[in-house]
Amino acid sequence: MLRLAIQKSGRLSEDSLALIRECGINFISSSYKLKTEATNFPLEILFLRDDDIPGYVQDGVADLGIVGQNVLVEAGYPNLEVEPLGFSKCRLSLAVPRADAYASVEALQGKNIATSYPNILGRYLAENGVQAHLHTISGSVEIAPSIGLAEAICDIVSSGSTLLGNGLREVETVFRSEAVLIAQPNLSAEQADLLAQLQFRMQAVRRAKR
Ligand code: PRT
Ligand code: ZN
Repeated sequence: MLRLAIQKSGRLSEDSLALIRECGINFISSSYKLKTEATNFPLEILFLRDDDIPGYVQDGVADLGIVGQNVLVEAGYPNLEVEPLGFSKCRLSLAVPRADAYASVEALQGKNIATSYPNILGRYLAENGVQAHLHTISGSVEIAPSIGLAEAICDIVSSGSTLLGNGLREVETVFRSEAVLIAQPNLSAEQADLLAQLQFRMQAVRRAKR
């Protein structure tokens, strides 16, 4: 038996459920249940907040998970990734107020930057020799400059319309992300075999879509 953790409700949920179904795995899901069992594959599905998925898989509470690389790497468990899934593509970018001068990342030296990704951003700034003050906030990062909390932000971007709507300009791509399948490090031989079957099916689903 394998336990797979997916996001309960959010941007990853629909595509995660669709992928499992496209792998030929049947299950009944209802919006108020936090757990369901597949009827034709030894798989149990847990519905969690995406932020909790890397830790649960690292600890073996769940054997597998589907999560964005942004959340996985920020949590500090990049090694759990076993399969890229090709959906929920986005990027983590630095942005500044549209009217502000910006030549290069050195412009952020000594500045205040609001983000929900202090680990990924901190590493990026260190690699670029920039020292800045990071303010970690968990949501609505885009309003930080307009309320005087920070001179720049670092947040997830997909279409760019949220930045635009908040008078911000994307200036650097810090990290590129997509949804990935992750697995706990200590699977039994039987579980590893089931995972291989699952990956084989996921790869076939992706190939069929190309
Ligand atoms: O409740 P829970 O904690 O489970 O969910 P959540 O609110 O933390 O995450 P959710 O559902 O918003 O996103 C889940 C994952 O989807 C993220 O971790 C990313 O890997 C991926 N993803 C893809 C995105 C986006 N695209 C995205 N556009 N996550 C967030 N956004 C947000 C972004 O934060 C910004 O506010 O959308 C806004 C920007 O979008 P554009 O299109 O205006 O640029
Ligand atoms: Zn979350």
